[in-house]
Amino acid sequence: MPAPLSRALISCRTISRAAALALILQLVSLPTAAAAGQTLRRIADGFVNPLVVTSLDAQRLLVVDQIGVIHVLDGKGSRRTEPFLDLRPRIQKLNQGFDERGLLGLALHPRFAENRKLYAYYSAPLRASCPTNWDHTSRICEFTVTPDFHQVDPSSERLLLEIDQPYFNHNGGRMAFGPDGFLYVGMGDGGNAHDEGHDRAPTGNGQDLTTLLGKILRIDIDRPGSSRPYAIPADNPLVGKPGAKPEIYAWGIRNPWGMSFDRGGRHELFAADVGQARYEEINRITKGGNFGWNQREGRHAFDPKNPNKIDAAAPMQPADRAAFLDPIIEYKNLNAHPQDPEARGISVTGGYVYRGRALPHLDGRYIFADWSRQWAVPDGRLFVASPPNQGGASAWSMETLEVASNPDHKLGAYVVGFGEDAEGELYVLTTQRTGLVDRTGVVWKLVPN
Ligand SMILES: [Ca+2]
Repeated sequence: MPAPLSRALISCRTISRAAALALILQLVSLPTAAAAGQTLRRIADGFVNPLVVTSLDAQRLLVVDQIGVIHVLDGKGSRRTEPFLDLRPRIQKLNQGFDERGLLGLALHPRFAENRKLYAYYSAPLRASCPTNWDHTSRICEFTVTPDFHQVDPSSERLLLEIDQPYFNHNGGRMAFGPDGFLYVGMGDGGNAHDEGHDRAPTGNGQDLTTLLGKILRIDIDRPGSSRPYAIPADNPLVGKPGAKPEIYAWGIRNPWGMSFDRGGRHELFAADVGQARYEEINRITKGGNFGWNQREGRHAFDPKNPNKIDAAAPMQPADRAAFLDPIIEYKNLNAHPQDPEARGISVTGGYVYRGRALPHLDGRYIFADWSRQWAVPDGRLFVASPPNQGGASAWSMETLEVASNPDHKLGAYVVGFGEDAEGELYVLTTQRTGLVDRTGVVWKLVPN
């Protein structure tokens, strides 16, 4: 029950029933921050694990399904039978039980309407040059849409970047073009747990500047480099640093599951980072920023040799403060805090700063989710975070995003992703399965109630 309604009910003891009812109706209809001024409208279904939604043009949406297919939805949400792009023949064989590999990212070129180019991130079989005991190779490739914008020509694939992955999990994969025209890529830490295994440095891939794993990358795909199919932006933070990978834009990242630019405001980059077991976090990504992993989890010290130690009082030390950036949003993970009312879920799903027109009370606020409160039951939750009045590096406040379609906050689904269309309106992407089986995936639009 929303707090204003509770207060209204208490007042029923002193005023007439009719007046109280009128008051309740008035309070309920107020478009307060997280009260249900919005609802979820089902747009399309029949997907396995929909991870990305973006506009193809003014009428049509693209939906990325993790199994390796991009679908087209017409203006009414009908899914065209013929895929926009089917990459399944090029993707590593996926586990049906649970898998973090597949088609994980899509970004349309900022001048897509003119050059018809788009960029996909997918998990391919391990390339020959990689140690045979590693798992697979991530590929970031350019494709070109047919002149009629009907579908992608698979033979147009142009490889930009390959990144070998030691384990199947923590692949990140979300991509976005920045206001600078460069392509930003979220890269997971290589997987396993605690950022350990396969001879990683003691402080993990996240802190190792000689690997692209555990980073946010930034590349210029409009120009070839001297030794690469892309150029390195001249002001990338590690350019010229011996041994460091010049593609790196920010580091200390574990598994960026959701990454987006604010299309308004200061056009900042937001990336969710799935925690190990104690804390989930959202970071505002800044150039050269070190976001802590695997030395920190959220705003707390992390010891990969003692990963489950909960040291809630561990503040950031002054020495850390110079090295590490805190997330702007953090919440406790139910796995490590099972009875704690402040624990909100077990795996963060990043979203978008809302800049659409339909829901003005959400303008400038970050909409995101937790995948589910427990593994075995689909029980995801939606949240909205608000920036501090003073701005700067301070923490954002976080609350449940109520939706009239689910008044008890329970979506009854795993929230696997978010989408944004050309108008800045947002989509919530859900599934009923932990694994890549069945077609229970749904695209919901966040609309006024
Ligand atoms: Ca962090």
